[in-house]
Amino acid sequence: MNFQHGNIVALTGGVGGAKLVLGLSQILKATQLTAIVNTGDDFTHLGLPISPDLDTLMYTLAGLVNPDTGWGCNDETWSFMQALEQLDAETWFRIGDRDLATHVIRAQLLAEPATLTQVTQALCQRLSIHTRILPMSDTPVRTQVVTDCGRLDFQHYFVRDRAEPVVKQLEYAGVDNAAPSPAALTALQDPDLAGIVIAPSNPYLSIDPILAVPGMRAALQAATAPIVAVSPIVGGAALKGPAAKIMRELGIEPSAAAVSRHYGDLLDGFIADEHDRDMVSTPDQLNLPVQICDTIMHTLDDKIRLARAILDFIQSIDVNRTE
Ligand code: FO1
Repeated sequence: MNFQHGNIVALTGGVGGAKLVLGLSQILKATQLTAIVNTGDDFTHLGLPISPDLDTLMYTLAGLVNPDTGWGCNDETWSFMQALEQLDAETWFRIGDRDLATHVIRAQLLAEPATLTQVTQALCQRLSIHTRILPMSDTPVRTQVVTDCGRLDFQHYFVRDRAEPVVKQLEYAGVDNAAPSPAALTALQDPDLAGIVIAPSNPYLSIDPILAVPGMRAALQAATAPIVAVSPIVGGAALKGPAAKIMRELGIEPSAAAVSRHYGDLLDGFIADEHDRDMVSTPDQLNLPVQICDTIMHTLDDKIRLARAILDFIQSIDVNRTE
């Protein structure tokens, strides 16, 4: 099962995006696939540089991910956390012993010094991952959630406070001084680019930070390949995480159509789930091709089936972009 028609870039965040990239990686040759990953969730914790979305994708592609959570490592042990408890240290962010090794090596490599792009490439090499995994930027960008409980760093909002505070606004600290990872720009300028896939990740928490990096949106718009997004909202609910809750808090009725409106002009096509078949017939539909398919990914076969449907859809789209 091969895709002969060029290269694919995926914009992705956490667990849902990683599942789709795994599906794409089963169809495409390693050289055909590049993932540009959200680093707005990154933070320094206990002195360690943590990049949750990069690690979720690395562990997923390396077959190391914890299947129950979708993040962290399988067959994990927790001695580090137990030792932290004994030392009366912060334990709200659960770092397993195997996962800890990644953060320690990342810290060591970053100190050499090296960019996050270089460090990620080195980690991928050591884990025998051949898909190109790129941070959106080598400059730190930190998602800040303005809530009814004040301004919170992303992981404090998401993990410590279980995404319970009411979201009023999202900000991406440091983004004004950030630039896309040069390797990400190269991937988007590739003359053999066949398509750009926005994964079914949280549009506000995972994809918007990528789009907010100065120069990223322009690079996407300048790309000659179609841009398609997969809805993370199915039948008005998020498949995982707080996307629907956040949309409601921001005054948007959660729906696949609302996600496609959120991305607006950036898109050349949109993929919604069977549960949202009415999207193609409703009067407020966006004026763009919509593909309906089963987007729910439990098994590896589900992931490959969705990846195949996306690649077929991309091939059917005729882009006439004016630069
Ligand atoms: N998510 C949690 O809900 N609780 C945790 O304790 C937690 C720890 C953790 C450690 C390493 C890592 O790479 C990810 C981790 N996550 C945890 C997931 C992560 O914080 C979020 O899923 C993403 O940032 C959202 O995409």
